[in-house]
Amino acid sequence: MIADLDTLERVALDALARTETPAALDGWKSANLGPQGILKTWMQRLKEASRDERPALGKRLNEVKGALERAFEARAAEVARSAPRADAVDVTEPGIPCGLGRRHVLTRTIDGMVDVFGRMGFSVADGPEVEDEWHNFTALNIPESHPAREPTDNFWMAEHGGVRRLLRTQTSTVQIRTMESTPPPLRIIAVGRVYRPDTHDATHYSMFHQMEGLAVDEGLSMADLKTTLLQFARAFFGPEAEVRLRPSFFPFTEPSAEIDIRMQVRGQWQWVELGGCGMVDPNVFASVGIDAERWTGFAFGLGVERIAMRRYGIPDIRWLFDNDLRFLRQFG
Ligand code: FA5
Repeated sequence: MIADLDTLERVALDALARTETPAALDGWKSANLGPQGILKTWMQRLKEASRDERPALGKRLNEVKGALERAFEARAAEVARSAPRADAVDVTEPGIPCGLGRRHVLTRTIDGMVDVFGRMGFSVADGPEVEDEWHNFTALNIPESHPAREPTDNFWMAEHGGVRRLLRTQTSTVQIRTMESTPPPLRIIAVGRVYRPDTHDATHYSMFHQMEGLAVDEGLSMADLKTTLLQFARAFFGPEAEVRLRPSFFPFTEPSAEIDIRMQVRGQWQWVELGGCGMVDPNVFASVGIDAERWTGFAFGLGVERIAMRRYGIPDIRWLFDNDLRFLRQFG
């Protein structure tokens, strides 16, 4: 019987060493030390043992019980230490799906436009969105008294160090910055945000994007301007697109024109106005120190939102800035 108790102790201690969880520990405890457990059964057997056997057996039974109880306490402490905390990461939980991003429809439009003009030899130039009066007005042949400088037409900023600045109202500022720093011949486009206090409606927003184009070389004419715009229109809107230049006025070009492009809008051919253009005014060349007797230039400014709206059939400019993913996801 003593040998049986030795076996019981070894088997119980082995099983205890394999317990990993509080539930397994509970199960072990009730099987071995509990009121219905195996040691209780041995207590019964002790009563049935002979007088001679009983003292040794009782002593050994107490030793085994003490050993199992101590071992249980030690194992319970180990399991508690290694058990995951309630706030720990559950690695079996499915992960949070991570959506694939995509380019905004305006970015796609800009990338497509840059691509077309890039193939025609235009490189990309840049300028600041906070501008001074020289680059936004004066150098562009817009005099002090011109209504375009009115507070109601501009986002003027507080005067700083005697310099008045504003959020640029057009990317034509980059024409001036480029000609100030780069001698001709040159051929650049510039894309970016411009700001005007226009009331928001289906075709107007107070912040929008323009793409400016400028070419300065010897012997350029309106024919070069129109050809460049026609190549763009056909590459961007399809081989049947056409360009019409409607006489207009801009202080920095002479002659000046509105750019209309004929394209299919929901199955219907329509002339759509997309920007302004013209031959660089000699006064502009004078303000940046370029000899107008030798050099000629053409420039154009296209409204990027208007182009995106035509290209993708978007009827309201405000949808471009609402950040509603249900709308934006359509333009993967
Ligand atoms: C200009 O801004 C001239 N700088 C264009 C230019 C460049 C002329 C070079 C000659 C030489 P305009 O104000 O018309 O022109 O604006 C150009 C285009 O910007 C418009 O045809 C239109 O497509 C777009 N646009 C103007 N105002 C808004 C607005 N509030 N919201 C969205 N797009 C606008």
